[in-house]
Amino acid sequence: MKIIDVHALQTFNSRAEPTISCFITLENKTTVSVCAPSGKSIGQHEAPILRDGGDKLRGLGVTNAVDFINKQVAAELIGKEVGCVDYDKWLQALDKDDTVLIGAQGALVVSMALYKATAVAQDIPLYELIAILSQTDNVSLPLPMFNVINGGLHADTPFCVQELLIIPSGCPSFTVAMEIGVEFFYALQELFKQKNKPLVYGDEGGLIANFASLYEALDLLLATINQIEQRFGYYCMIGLDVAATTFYDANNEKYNWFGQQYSTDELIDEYKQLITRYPIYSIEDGLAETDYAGWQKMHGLLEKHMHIFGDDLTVSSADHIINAYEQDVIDGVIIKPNQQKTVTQAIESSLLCKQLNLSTIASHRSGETADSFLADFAVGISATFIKAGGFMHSERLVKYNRLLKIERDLVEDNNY
Ligand code: 2PG
Ligand code: MG
Repeated sequence: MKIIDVHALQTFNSRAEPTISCFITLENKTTVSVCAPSGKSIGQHEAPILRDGGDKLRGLGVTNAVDFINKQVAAELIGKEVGCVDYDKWLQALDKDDTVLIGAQGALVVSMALYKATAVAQDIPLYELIAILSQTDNVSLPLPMFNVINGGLHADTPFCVQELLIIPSGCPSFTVAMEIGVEFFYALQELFKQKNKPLVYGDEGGLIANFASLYEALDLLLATINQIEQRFGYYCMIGLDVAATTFYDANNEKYNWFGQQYSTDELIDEYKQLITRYPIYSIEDGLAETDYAGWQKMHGLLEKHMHIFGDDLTVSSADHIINAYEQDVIDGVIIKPNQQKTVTQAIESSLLCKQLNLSTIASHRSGETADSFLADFAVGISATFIKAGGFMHSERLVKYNRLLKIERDLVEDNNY
């Protein structure tokens, strides 16, 4: 089926930052639309976004990338058969080190639209197309990591850990895990009220508060975990995205950990303490992306007790994932399609993780949109986990709600 129209528009994400929406129309007159997310804690090796600069919209405008799509990309694609992998290779090669024509956000949004349009042309769900390209024979739904407390760059508080997540365990389905997550959220809100903490939410829809320490926040989670286990019979584990690069001072090699200067060894010791008190399943970006020697130490000391995930460290890039694997510093990686340029690259990185026996967390960004693409992506690559935020904002729930629908469709088709 041929592409008859391609156009892009500057729109706005959940933080009111300019982003790009892209629309592709096929000859059967179906139009697909997609919208790209963007992050705040950004790894130094992520592909760069092309921003307009200047005073307007804090320099964050993306009209140059939008123009490039409307002129050059449209000219390349209109009249051609719809497809995804080959066009992605073309999109990936557009920007050179010295000339950025479209930027990561522009390339990704076209790539997402091409995937969606290809699925429409083949009359299959998007996750099925991604599963075929990921060589996934039997798709499975990811285990959810729900964001319940926001800190770091995602909250306007001194609480430096970016994300406290809960992972319902032993649930027979995604649907049950979702219900447990929601019950957990209701119970945590009640506990906040009892402690006279106002219900205020961060960028990713988790609660924020002026906690006296990390321990205070984790104690609240532990109390909620116990309550949920008693009431519903399911236990929840805890995940942390420390996003440690955001509070690392590379000059004196210290971490600004809750107002104190910690060395790498002291921070690793802190993690050792935490696992004696709380059911911590995983730590993501526990150290700064440049503190490679620290990562080796951390993995050596903690790998028997928890899972160590790379995000800023690995930036969904095959080269960085291989490097981290060879240095033996990770058990798994975050896969964010927008850390590189195309959906095809994200699929290739997740395939690599399967070959290396690394777990994957398909992840949203803190500046999100109402697009549910990530849910289909997570199922298609059969990610081990999905991290799509908390329960307060629709741009997060749209991903979880899409997973509920995919699960129901799979069960009805007897494929699950
Ligand atoms: C992360 C992400 C998503 P951001 O660090 O994992 O939670 O944050 O999108 O701000 O980089
Ligand atoms: Mg992260």
